[in-house]
Amino acid sequence: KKSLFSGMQATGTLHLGNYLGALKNWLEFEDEYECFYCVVDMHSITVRQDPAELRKKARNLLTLYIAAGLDPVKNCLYYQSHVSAHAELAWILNCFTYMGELNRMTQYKDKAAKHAQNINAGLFTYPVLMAADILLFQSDIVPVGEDQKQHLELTRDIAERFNKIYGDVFTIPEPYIKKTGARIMSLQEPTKKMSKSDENPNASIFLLDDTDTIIRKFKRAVTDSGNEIRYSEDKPGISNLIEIYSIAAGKSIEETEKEFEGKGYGEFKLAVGEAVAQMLKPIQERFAELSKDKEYIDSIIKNNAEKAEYFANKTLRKVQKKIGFPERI
Ligand code: AQP
Repeated sequence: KKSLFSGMQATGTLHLGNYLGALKNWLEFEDEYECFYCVVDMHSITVRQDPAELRKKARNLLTLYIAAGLDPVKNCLYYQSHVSAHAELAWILNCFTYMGELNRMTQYKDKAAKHAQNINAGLFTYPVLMAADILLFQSDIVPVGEDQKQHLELTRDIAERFNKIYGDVFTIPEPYIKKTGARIMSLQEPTKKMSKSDENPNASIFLLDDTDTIIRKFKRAVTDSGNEIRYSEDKPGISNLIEIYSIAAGKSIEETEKEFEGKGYGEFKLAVGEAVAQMLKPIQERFAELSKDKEYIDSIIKNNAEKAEYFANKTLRKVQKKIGFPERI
Protein backbone atom coordinates (compact mmCIF):
# COMPACT_ATOMS: atom_id res chain seq x y z
CA LYS A 1 0.00 0.00 0.00
CA LYS A 2 1.22 3.53 -0.73
CA SER A 3 1.76 5.93 2.18
CA LEU A 4 0.90 9.49 2.96
CA PHE A 5 1.81 11.95 5.69
CA SER A 6 0.50 15.39 6.54
CA GLY A 7 0.10 17.47 9.67
CA MET A 8 -0.98 20.71 11.24
CA GLN A 9 0.43 22.85 13.97
CA ALA A 10 -1.33 23.12 17.28
CA THR A 11 -0.68 26.83 17.45
CA GLY A 12 -4.22 28.14 17.21
CA THR A 13 -7.71 27.32 16.13
CA LEU A 14 -7.85 25.99 12.60
CA HIS A 15 -9.10 28.40 9.98
CA LEU A 16 -10.90 27.96 6.71
CA GLY A 17 -7.58 27.95 4.81
CA ASN A 18 -6.28 25.00 6.83
CA TYR A 19 -9.57 23.21 6.22
CA LEU A 20 -10.03 23.86 2.51
CA GLY A 21 -6.34 23.71 1.68
CA ALA A 22 -5.55 20.54 3.60
CA LEU A 23 -7.87 18.82 6.09
CA LYS A 24 -10.90 18.53 3.78
CA ASN A 25 -8.77 16.91 1.09
CA TRP A 26 -7.39 14.37 3.54
CA LEU A 27 -10.72 12.57 3.59
CA GLU A 28 -10.30 11.10 0.13
CA PHE A 29 -7.24 8.95 0.74
CA GLU A 30 -8.06 6.50 3.52
CA ASP A 31 -8.88 3.52 1.32
CA GLU A 32 -6.00 3.84 -1.08
CA TYR A 33 -3.17 4.93 1.22
CA GLU A 34 -1.70 4.14 4.62
CA CYS A 35 -2.44 7.60 6.06
CA PHE A 36 -0.57 9.34 8.88
CA TYR A 37 -2.01 12.66 10.07
CA CYS A 38 -0.01 14.23 12.80
CA VAL A 39 -0.57 17.05 15.28
CA VAL A 40 2.87 18.58 14.87
CA ASP A 41 3.31 19.92 18.39
CA MET A 42 7.12 19.83 18.08
CA HIS A 43 6.88 22.33 15.25
CA SER A 44 4.66 24.53 17.40
CA ILE A 45 7.36 25.32 19.94
CA THR A 46 9.47 27.20 17.39
CA VAL A 47 7.29 30.05 18.65
CA ARG A 48 6.75 30.48 22.41
CA GLN A 49 3.67 28.66 23.68
CA ASP A 50 1.84 28.62 26.97
CA PRO A 51 2.15 24.98 28.17
CA ALA A 52 -1.47 24.49 29.29
CA GLU A 53 -2.76 26.16 26.14
CA LEU A 54 -0.52 24.09 23.86
CA ARG A 55 -1.73 20.87 25.47
CA LYS A 56 -5.35 21.95 25.06
CA LYS A 57 -4.90 23.09 21.48
CA ALA A 58 -3.14 19.87 20.52
CA ARG A 59 -6.00 17.79 21.88
CA ASN A 60 -8.61 19.98 20.24
CA LEU A 61 -6.79 19.66 16.94
CA LEU A 62 -6.72 15.88 17.11
CA THR A 63 -10.41 15.91 18.02
CA LEU A 64 -11.11 18.22 15.07
CA TYR A 65 -9.40 15.78 12.72
CA ILE A 66 -11.99 13.19 13.71
CA ALA A 67 -14.84 15.69 13.75
CA ALA A 68 -13.93 16.70 10.19
CA GLY A 69 -14.50 13.11 9.14
CA LEU A 70 -11.19 11.26 9.44
CA ASP A 71 -11.83 7.71 10.60
CA PRO A 72 -9.30 7.09 13.41
CA VAL A 73 -9.16 3.39 12.60
CA LYS A 74 -8.39 3.82 8.91
CA ASN A 75 -6.13 6.85 9.47
CA CYS A 76 -3.34 7.11 12.00
CA LEU A 77 -3.96 10.32 14.01
CA TYR A 78 -1.28 11.05 16.57
CA TYR A 79 0.93 13.60 18.34
CA GLN A 80 4.39 14.18 16.91
CA SER A 81 5.92 14.43 20.40
CA HIS A 82 4.77 10.87 21.17
CA VAL A 83 6.98 9.40 18.46
CA SER A 84 10.62 10.17 19.20
CA ALA A 85 11.76 8.96 15.77
CA HIS A 86 10.72 12.37 14.40
CA ALA A 87 13.41 14.11 16.44
CA GLU A 88 16.00 11.42 15.82
CA LEU A 89 15.63 11.46 12.05
CA ALA A 90 15.51 15.26 12.04
CA TRP A 91 18.93 15.36 13.68
CA ILE A 92 20.38 13.03 11.07
CA LEU A 93 18.83 15.02 8.21
CA ASN A 94 20.19 18.25 9.69
CA CYS A 95 23.59 16.88 8.80
CA PHE A 96 22.47 16.49 5.18
CA THR A 97 20.95 19.95 4.78
CA TYR A 98 22.85 23.12 3.92
CA MET A 99 22.53 26.43 5.71
CA GLY A 100 22.14 28.10 2.33
CA GLU A 101 19.10 25.96 1.55
CA LEU A 102 17.41 26.84 4.82
CA ASN A 103 18.27 30.51 4.35
CA ARG A 104 16.20 30.56 1.20
CA MET A 105 12.98 29.37 2.85
CA THR A 106 10.36 32.10 2.59
CA GLN A 107 8.39 30.88 5.62
CA TYR A 108 11.54 31.24 7.74
CA LYS A 109 12.08 34.76 6.48
CA ASP A 110 8.46 35.70 7.21
CA LYS A 111 8.48 34.15 10.68
CA ALA A 112 11.88 35.60 11.57
CA ALA A 113 10.54 39.03 10.68
CA LYS A 114 7.44 38.44 12.80
CA HIS A 115 9.29 37.02 15.81
CA ALA A 116 12.43 39.15 15.74
CA GLN A 117 12.96 38.73 19.50
CA ASN A 118 13.07 34.92 19.21
CA ILE A 119 14.79 33.77 16.04
CA ASN A 120 15.78 30.39 17.43
CA ALA A 121 17.56 27.53 15.70
CA GLY A 122 14.33 25.52 15.67
CA LEU A 123 12.65 28.14 13.53
CA PHE A 124 15.55 27.85 11.11
CA THR A 125 15.61 24.06 10.94
CA TYR A 126 11.81 23.69 10.92
CA PRO A 127 11.86 22.41 7.29
CA VAL A 128 14.29 19.63 8.28
CA LEU A 129 11.93 18.37 10.98
CA MET A 130 9.19 18.51 8.37
CA ALA A 131 11.34 16.48 5.98
CA ALA A 132 11.85 13.92 8.75
CA ASP A 133 8.08 13.76 9.38
CA ILE A 134 7.40 12.97 5.75
CA LEU A 135 10.33 10.65 5.03
CA LEU A 136 9.83 8.55 8.17
CA PHE A 137 6.61 7.20 6.68
CA GLN A 138 8.01 6.67 3.18
CA SER A 139 5.26 8.97 1.99
CA ASP A 140 4.36 8.85 -1.67
CA ILE A 141 2.28 12.01 -1.48
CA VAL A 142 1.87 14.91 0.94
CA PRO A 143 -1.46 16.77 0.76
CA VAL A 144 -0.81 20.39 1.77
CA GLY A 145 -1.67 23.97 0.89
CA GLU A 146 0.32 25.99 -1.61
CA ASP A 147 2.46 27.68 1.10
CA GLN A 148 4.20 24.37 1.86
CA LYS A 149 5.41 23.78 -1.68
CA GLN A 150 8.89 25.14 -1.04
CA HIS A 151 9.34 22.95 2.05
CA LEU A 152 8.26 19.94 0.03
CA GLU A 153 10.86 20.68 -2.62
CA LEU A 154 13.53 20.82 0.04
CA THR A 155 12.31 17.50 1.46
CA ARG A 156 12.72 15.93 -1.96
CA ASP A 157 16.22 17.40 -2.34
CA ILE A 158 17.31 16.08 1.05
CA ALA A 159 15.87 12.63 0.30
CA GLU A 160 17.52 12.47 -3.11
CA ARG A 161 20.85 13.55 -1.63
CA PHE A 162 20.62 10.86 1.03
CA ASN A 163 19.57 8.16 -1.44
CA LYS A 164 22.44 9.04 -3.75
CA ILE A 165 24.93 8.27 -1.00
CA TYR A 166 23.25 5.32 0.73
CA GLY A 167 21.01 3.71 -1.90
CA ASP A 168 17.23 3.72 -2.04
CA VAL A 169 16.37 4.49 1.58
CA PHE A 170 13.60 7.07 1.20
CA THR A 171 10.58 7.24 -1.08
CA ILE A 172 10.67 10.60 -2.87
CA PRO A 173 7.39 12.31 -1.97
CA GLU A 174 5.18 14.29 -4.34
CA PRO A 175 3.25 17.30 -3.10
CA TYR A 176 -0.51 16.99 -3.52
CA ILE A 177 -1.88 20.50 -3.90
CA LYS A 178 -5.44 20.96 -5.13
CA LYS A 179 -6.20 23.66 -7.64
CA THR A 180 -9.00 25.27 -5.68
CA GLY A 181 -8.63 25.98 -1.98
CA ALA A 182 -4.83 25.70 -1.96
CA ARG A 183 -4.41 29.33 -1.02
CA ILE A 184 -7.34 30.89 0.82
CA MET A 185 -6.74 34.58 1.38
CA SER A 186 -7.35 36.86 4.36
CA LEU A 187 -10.83 38.39 4.37
CA GLN A 188 -9.33 41.74 5.34
CA GLU A 189 -6.23 41.81 3.14
CA PRO A 190 -6.99 39.52 0.21
CA THR A 191 -3.45 39.65 -1.13
CA LYS A 192 -2.22 37.89 2.05
CA LYS A 193 -2.98 34.26 2.91
CA MET A 194 -5.43 33.51 5.69
CA SER A 195 -3.26 32.70 8.69
CA LYS A 196 -3.69 31.51 12.27
CA SER A 197 -1.38 34.16 13.57
CA ASP A 198 -3.22 37.09 11.98
CA GLU A 199 -3.94 39.61 14.71
CA ASN A 200 -7.17 40.78 13.13
CA PRO A 201 -9.89 38.24 14.06
CA ASN A 202 -12.04 39.44 11.15
CA ALA A 203 -9.38 38.28 8.69
CA SER A 204 -10.01 34.57 9.28
CA ILE A 205 -12.96 32.24 9.62
CA PHE A 206 -12.21 29.76 12.38
CA LEU A 207 -13.62 26.26 12.19
CA LEU A 208 -15.45 26.69 15.48
CA ASP A 209 -16.91 30.16 14.76
CA ASP A 210 -20.70 30.19 15.18
CA THR A 211 -23.04 30.98 12.29
CA ASP A 212 -23.58 34.64 13.25
CA THR A 213 -19.86 35.28 13.52
CA ILE A 214 -19.20 33.62 10.17
CA ILE A 215 -21.86 35.68 8.42
CA ARG A 216 -20.70 38.90 10.10
CA LYS A 217 -17.08 38.29 9.03
CA PHE A 218 -18.08 37.64 5.42
CA LYS A 219 -20.26 40.75 5.39
CA ARG A 220 -17.22 42.76 6.47
CA ALA A 221 -14.88 41.08 3.99
CA VAL A 222 -12.86 43.56 1.98
CA THR A 223 -13.88 43.47 -1.68
CA ASP A 224 -12.83 45.39 -4.71
CA SER A 225 -14.30 48.40 -6.36
CA GLY A 226 -16.76 47.56 -9.09
CA ASN A 227 -19.78 45.36 -8.73
CA GLU A 228 -19.23 42.32 -10.86
CA ILE A 229 -18.97 38.88 -9.30
CA ARG A 230 -16.23 37.60 -11.52
CA TYR A 231 -13.10 35.52 -10.84
CA SER A 232 -10.02 37.42 -11.99
CA GLU A 233 -6.58 38.43 -10.86
CA ASP A 234 -7.46 42.09 -10.51
CA LYS A 235 -10.29 41.21 -8.11
CA PRO A 236 -8.51 39.33 -5.29
CA GLY A 237 -11.23 39.91 -2.68
CA ILE A 238 -14.15 38.72 -4.79
CA SER A 239 -12.10 35.91 -6.34
CA ASN A 240 -11.28 34.59 -2.88
CA LEU A 241 -14.97 34.62 -1.94
CA ILE A 242 -15.91 32.91 -5.21
CA GLU A 243 -13.38 30.18 -4.50
CA ILE A 244 -14.65 29.69 -0.96
CA TYR A 245 -18.27 29.62 -2.08
CA SER A 246 -17.63 27.19 -4.89
CA ILE A 247 -16.03 24.65 -2.56
CA ALA A 248 -18.57 25.14 0.24
CA ALA A 249 -21.53 24.85 -2.13
CA GLY A 250 -19.95 22.09 -4.24
CA LYS A 251 -20.02 24.12 -7.47
CA SER A 252 -17.46 25.12 -10.06
CA ILE A 253 -16.09 28.67 -10.33
CA GLU A 254 -18.08 29.18 -13.56
CA GLU A 255 -21.31 27.92 -12.00
CA THR A 256 -20.80 30.34 -9.11
CA GLU A 257 -20.19 33.29 -11.43
CA LYS A 258 -23.34 32.38 -13.33
CA GLU A 259 -25.44 31.97 -10.21
CA PHE A 260 -24.57 35.50 -9.05
CA GLU A 261 -24.58 37.23 -12.40
CA GLY A 262 -26.17 40.66 -12.04
CA LYS A 263 -26.41 40.34 -8.25
CA GLY A 264 -24.76 42.68 -5.73
CA TYR A 265 -21.78 42.11 -3.43
CA GLY A 266 -24.03 42.24 -0.36
CA GLU A 267 -26.23 39.39 -1.48
CA PHE A 268 -23.22 37.35 -2.58
CA LYS A 269 -21.36 37.81 0.71
CA LEU A 270 -24.40 36.66 2.65
CA ALA A 271 -24.65 33.56 0.47
CA VAL A 272 -20.97 32.76 1.05
CA GLY A 273 -21.43 33.14 4.81
CA GLU A 274 -24.45 30.86 4.82
CA ALA A 275 -22.77 28.20 2.67
CA VAL A 276 -19.68 28.14 4.89
CA ALA A 277 -21.72 28.04 8.10
CA GLN A 278 -23.69 25.12 6.71
CA MET A 279 -20.53 23.28 5.70
CA LEU A 280 -18.98 23.72 9.16
CA LYS A 281 -22.04 22.99 11.28
CA PRO A 282 -21.84 19.19 11.26
CA ILE A 283 -18.12 19.38 12.11
CA GLN A 284 -18.84 21.67 15.05
CA GLU A 285 -21.60 19.41 16.37
CA ARG A 286 -19.43 16.34 16.12
CA PHE A 287 -16.54 18.21 17.77
CA ALA A 288 -18.77 19.14 20.73
CA GLU A 289 -19.86 15.51 21.10
CA LEU A 290 -16.38 14.05 20.81
CA SER A 291 -14.91 16.54 23.27
CA LYS A 292 -17.12 15.06 25.99
CA ASP A 293 -15.85 11.54 25.37
CA LYS A 294 -12.49 11.62 27.12
CA GLU A 295 -11.95 7.86 27.13
CA TYR A 296 -12.58 7.48 23.42
CA ILE A 297 -10.13 10.22 22.46
CA ASP A 298 -7.57 8.86 24.95
CA SER A 299 -7.76 5.40 23.39
CA ILE A 300 -7.18 6.84 19.91
CA ILE A 301 -4.18 8.80 21.12
CA LYS A 302 -2.65 5.71 22.67
CA ASN A 303 -3.32 3.20 19.88
CA ASN A 304 -2.34 5.48 17.05
CA ALA A 305 0.91 6.57 18.67
CA GLU A 306 1.92 2.91 18.86
CA LYS A 307 1.07 2.35 15.24
CA ALA A 308 2.93 5.47 14.08
CA GLU A 309 5.93 4.48 16.18
CA TYR A 310 6.06 1.04 14.60
CA PHE A 311 6.17 2.43 11.05
CA ALA A 312 8.50 5.31 11.91
CA ASN A 313 11.01 3.10 13.69
CA LYS A 314 11.28 0.79 10.69
CA THR A 315 12.63 3.69 8.60
CA LEU A 316 14.73 5.10 11.42
CA ARG A 317 16.51 1.76 12.06
CA LYS A 318 17.25 1.43 8.36
CA VAL A 319 18.71 4.94 8.22
CA GLN A 320 20.81 4.39 11.36
CA LYS A 321 22.24 1.21 9.89
CA LYS A 322 23.00 2.84 6.55
CA ILE A 323 24.94 5.72 8.07
CA GLY A 324 27.00 3.40 10.25
CA PHE A 325 25.59 3.73 13.77
CA PRO A 326 26.50 0.60 15.75
CA GLU A 327 23.80 -2.05 15.79
CA ARG A 328 21.81 -2.70 18.95
CA ILE A 329 22.93 -5.81 20.76
N1 AQP B 1 -4.49 30.25 3.72
C1 AQP B 1 -4.34 28.95 3.47
N2 AQP B 1 -4.95 28.40 2.39
C2 AQP B 1 -4.82 27.09 2.10
N3 AQP B 1 -4.09 26.23 2.87
C3 AQP B 1 -3.47 26.74 3.96
N4 AQP B 1 -2.70 26.18 4.92
C4 AQP B 1 -2.33 27.14 5.81
N5 AQP B 1 -2.84 28.32 5.46
C5 AQP B 1 -3.56 28.12 4.32
C6 AQP B 1 -2.37 24.75 4.98
O1 AQP B 1 -2.81 24.24 6.22
C7 AQP B 1 -1.97 23.16 6.62
C8 AQP B 1 -1.57 23.32 8.05
O2 AQP B 1 -0.78 24.44 8.23
P1 AQP B 1 0.13 24.59 9.52
O3 AQP B 1 -0.61 24.18 10.70
O4 AQP B 1 1.44 23.98 9.25
O5 AQP B 1 0.30 26.11 9.66
P2 AQP B 1 0.81 27.18 8.70
O6 AQP B 1 1.10 26.71 7.33
O7 AQP B 1 1.89 27.89 9.36
O8 AQP B 1 -0.52 27.97 8.59
P3 AQP B 1 -1.04 29.21 9.31
O9 AQP B 1 -2.40 28.86 9.70
O10 AQP B 1 -0.90 30.32 8.37
O11 AQP B 1 -0.19 29.47 10.62
P4 AQP B 1 0.78 30.67 10.97
O12 AQP B 1 -0.07 31.90 10.97
O13 AQP B 1 1.29 30.30 12.32
O14 AQP B 1 1.82 30.71 9.91
C9 AQP B 1 -0.80 23.15 5.65
O15 AQP B 1 -1.02 22.11 4.71
C10 AQP B 1 -0.88 24.49 4.98
O16 AQP B 1 -0.38 24.44 3.66
